[in-house]
Amino acid sequence: MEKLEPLLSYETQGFVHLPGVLEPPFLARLKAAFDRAIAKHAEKWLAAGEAASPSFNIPQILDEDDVFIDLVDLPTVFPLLVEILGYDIQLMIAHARLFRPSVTFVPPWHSDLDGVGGIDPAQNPRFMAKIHFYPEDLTPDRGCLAFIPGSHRYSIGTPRPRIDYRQDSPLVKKIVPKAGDAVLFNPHIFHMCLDNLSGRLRKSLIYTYGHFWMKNYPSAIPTHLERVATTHQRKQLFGLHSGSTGDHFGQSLLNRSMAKEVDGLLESGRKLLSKAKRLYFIKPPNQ
Ligand SMILES: O=C(O)CCC(=O)C(=O)O
Repeated sequence: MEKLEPLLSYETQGFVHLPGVLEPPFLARLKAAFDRAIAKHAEKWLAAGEAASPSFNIPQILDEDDVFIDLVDLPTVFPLLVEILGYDIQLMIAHARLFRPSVTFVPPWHSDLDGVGGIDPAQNPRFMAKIHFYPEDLTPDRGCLAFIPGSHRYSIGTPRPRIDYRQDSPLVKKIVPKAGDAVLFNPHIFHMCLDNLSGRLRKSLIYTYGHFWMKNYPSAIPTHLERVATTHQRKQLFGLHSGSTGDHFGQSLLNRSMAKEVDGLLESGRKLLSKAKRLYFIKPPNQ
């Protein structure tokens, strides 16, 4: 993936629309698994109709199918996440969300990070990153995400803008994704999902990433870690230290890949040395 343009958009606007990051075979797997999870967990919620809350998160989605595990370090997106957050990246939250036809269930133009203490996310744009994946096309009236571009630079406590989200405004950017698209954003940006007036359920997967030293939510930790956390990268993403370090601040994807490089260099060095020995020190038997 060419990272420069998405990165520029993420940094200057606070969000980026990533079209087609779920390739067709992966998307087909994801849709089927999502629908199975809905049938298993959301039947009652669906049946309750307007009596139910407007949105429903399927519990522990990472346990439902390995496709949800594979989504954590998708090759079309993960390099960009690492570029933004760095090598100590960790998954913080994983949600599979349903949003039935209803007015929005989130506060208009909120920052997710307004409640954090100790840092000012306005000064730390690489603190957390959030991505919504869409298994189905949305239409403009089907609960799309909308942003106030650049507002991720406001300090904590800045009052929410009183822009009527039902009206068009040049200050607002609404994204209408297709199936297989993702929207990546700085969770401190003023954002919201708009009303779902489409008469159809909206489905999305929402993965939030931060740093290894942060406390991850239970939804980001698969139950069968020993089976699914098979690579150093996935161990780290699911909050497990690598063998080499017990240090929350020292955990890094880079250390491991550098270790591989160093191993490779050492191995070449050893080969070179034994070749030199053969050439210069070991005399052939007939001399
Ligand atoms: O689209 C959604 O489900 C919620 C959007 C939102 O406010 C969020 O992700 O923080």
